Amino acid sequence: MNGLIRKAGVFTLGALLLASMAVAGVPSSNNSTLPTGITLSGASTVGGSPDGVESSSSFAAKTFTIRDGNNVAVPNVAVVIDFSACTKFKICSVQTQSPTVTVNCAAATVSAVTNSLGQVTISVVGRYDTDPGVSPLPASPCPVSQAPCATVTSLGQPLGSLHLASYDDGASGVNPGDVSRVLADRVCYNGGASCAVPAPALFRRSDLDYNCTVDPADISLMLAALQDKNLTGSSAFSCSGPHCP
Ligand SMILES: [Ca+2]
Ligand SMILES: [Ca+2]
Repeated sequence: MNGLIRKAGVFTLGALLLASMAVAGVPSSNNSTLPTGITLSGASTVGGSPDGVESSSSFAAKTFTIRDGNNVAVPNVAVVIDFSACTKFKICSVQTQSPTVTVNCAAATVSAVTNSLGQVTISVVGRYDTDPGVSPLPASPCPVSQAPCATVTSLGQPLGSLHLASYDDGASGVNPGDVSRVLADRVCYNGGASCAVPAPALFRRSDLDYNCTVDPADISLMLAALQDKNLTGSSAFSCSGPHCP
């Protein structure tokens, strides 16, 4: 009897060991940590370290921590953000963090590799789409299926999705025009008479804190980003190269 119990214990231990080996190094959506969203910024420099708006976790810099099924950090793996479903936004073909952060315009992806702690901080340069036809999403109820339009994978494993907003409208980096835009989007969220769409109209480009409203908190964030830009000179350009088509 004791022998049977011992064999069962060894078998269980072996099965657990095999299960642990199977998930080792494979990014897990349960254990990895993603930001709620990411906000596109203007560009500062090319081939250098981002500063100001781009480097601040209060604004554009977002940290991803990749862990496997054993809750162990996964170093040296690419974290890929796929913007292909974010049809109202455009990313820059050259990122400030290049070549650390790489862009695939055809796939509409941005990627960077985790460090020894399984972490990577990414800020993405781009703008919302100013082409004709830009329209807001209905805001009530919060379009969870649409708002987090960017998806994240690592080693092909889906890890989650991100809300997307933009500090820059594609003109002159972060500038007063962007503040005007957030203010106008706030008016439309409240149902301003000049708005062509019924309220509450969620222009997610201006939902800078990703809570599916455009409210004073978003205006404060936009003003703070502009102040930071004015102090540091960061995000002074919309792109260092062309936007991805
Ligand atoms: Ca701008
Ligand atoms: Ca908001």
